[in-house]
Amino acid sequence: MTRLLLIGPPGAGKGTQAVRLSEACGVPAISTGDIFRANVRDETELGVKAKEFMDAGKYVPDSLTNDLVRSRLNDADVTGGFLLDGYPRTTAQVDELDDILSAGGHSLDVVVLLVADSDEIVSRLSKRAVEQGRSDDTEEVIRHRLDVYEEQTAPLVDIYTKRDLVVTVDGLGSMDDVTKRITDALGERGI
Ligand code: B4P
Repeated sequence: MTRLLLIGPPGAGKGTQAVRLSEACGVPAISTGDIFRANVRDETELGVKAKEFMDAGKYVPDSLTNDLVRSRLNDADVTGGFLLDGYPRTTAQVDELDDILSAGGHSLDVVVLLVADSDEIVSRLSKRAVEQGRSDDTEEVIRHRLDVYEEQTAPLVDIYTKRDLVVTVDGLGSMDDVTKRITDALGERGI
């Protein structure tokens, strides 16, 4: 049973590695970014609200994001563990996750911090813009997303470091290399 978080700046490879780790650890991956994009695509009420923030490179408000995650973490398939990709991203989301987990008598096992420098991030996301046409992958929006990450999400690393949960993994190199680094680091923690 593993309860794992993947955090890191936009484009560090969280979504890419979440799919691989979910298989390796045998737990479902929950990506708030993917869930928001699916809602935007389907033009749901949540999607219409989220789109405005995502297109501007801002975070979707905590109230919407927290409700979404609280509901998803009540699903039967996550009772044996989960991998959260891109959540929490703010201190209010950390508090919400603590609340959800403690209500079930659970806690986190590990937080994987995936790091990559901003030049690599801009290069990856600019490439993704061409391949996938994501509206939040223009250079201007990417730079803004990096600022938002530094301001709102980077402080979470301190919070989880104080709880001795963080393993930091270099996100540069091939996707396979990064996966191996993460699985090795998890292995060292007995996960
Ligand atoms: P996310 O979907 O989480 O996306 P991301 O930060 O852009 O990317 P990620 O790190 O997952 O990178 P990926 O693997 O795709 O968030 C999008 C938006 O949703 C946010 O800006 C926000 O508006 C909203 N949102 C989500 N969660 C929220 C929350 N909790 N609160 C509020 N708002 C929230 O990799 C990027 C690219 O690099 C891909 O093209 C990939 O193929 C490539 N790549 C990956 N690994 C590589 C490698 N090793 N080498 C070369 N390329 C690589």
